[in-house]
Amino acid sequence: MSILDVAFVKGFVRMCQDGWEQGWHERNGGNLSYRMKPEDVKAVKGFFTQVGDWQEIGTSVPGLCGEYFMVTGSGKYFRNVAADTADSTCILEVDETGERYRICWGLVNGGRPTSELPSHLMNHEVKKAVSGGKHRVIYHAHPANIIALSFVLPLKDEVFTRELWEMMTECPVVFPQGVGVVKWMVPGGREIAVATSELMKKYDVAVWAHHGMFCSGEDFDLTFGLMHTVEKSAEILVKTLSIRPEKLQTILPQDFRDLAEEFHVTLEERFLYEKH
Ligand code: 2HA
Ligand code: ZN
Repeated sequence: MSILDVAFVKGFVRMCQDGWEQGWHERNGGNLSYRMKPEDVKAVKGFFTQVGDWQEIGTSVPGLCGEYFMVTGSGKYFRNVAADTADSTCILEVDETGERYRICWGLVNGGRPTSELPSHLMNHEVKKAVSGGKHRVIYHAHPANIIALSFVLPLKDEVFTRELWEMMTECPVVFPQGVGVVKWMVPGGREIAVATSELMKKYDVAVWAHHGMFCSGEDFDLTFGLMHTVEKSAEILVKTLSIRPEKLQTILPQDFRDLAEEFHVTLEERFLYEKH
């Protein structure tokens, strides 16, 4: 049996391929991480034959002490994950202080985990806590339509949420908490990680202005589906604005309230403001 036959590894690889096929991962764009279950660790531990040295994460994630993650590699291409998984991804372990990690498997030709490791791990730490341990997947991609919107919509959670909800009836059911927006910041560091993880306390989606999106979810299907839904809604908005900037008709605040009741979701009133 190969490590590539293990279910979570297959799910990880398939998600990378799906993201590539959507066009969200030009060159080395985007990154994916999965917080492994105890049974996942057990299933692959036999493959940890060359464990690396401890390295600094660049931030502190005490809530993730001793956890294992599968992550994409820095500078690696999503396009290549299925073809050469051991070259472009790795499994890493977080130490008992939450400040360091070591590579247990993968990146066989050298390299480091994703340049966005601080954001991934800080998001995992927040999501593990607020979801009672359910959320395991953090996904960063560069979908064109949500990036386009970050040039023409005010960078406000309320505006992005409302505009995306209006574009497709299922949106408020798929992301009832809405989406958060991070203003343009230098990627890769602790500052953008702190800003994103702050938003992840209340949202499962964070838009990075002029850059892309972060999504969090319980498993690969839900997290990919969330990215897909938000980006499709953004695409419809881009099309709508391109055809005719003013809508002739749309879903109204009271329609959202009716939908919320029928579908048993809570939609915060701050998103249902009156427009003129
Ligand atoms: O290149 O997407 O944000 C990887 C990235 C950095
Ligand atoms: Zn990016």
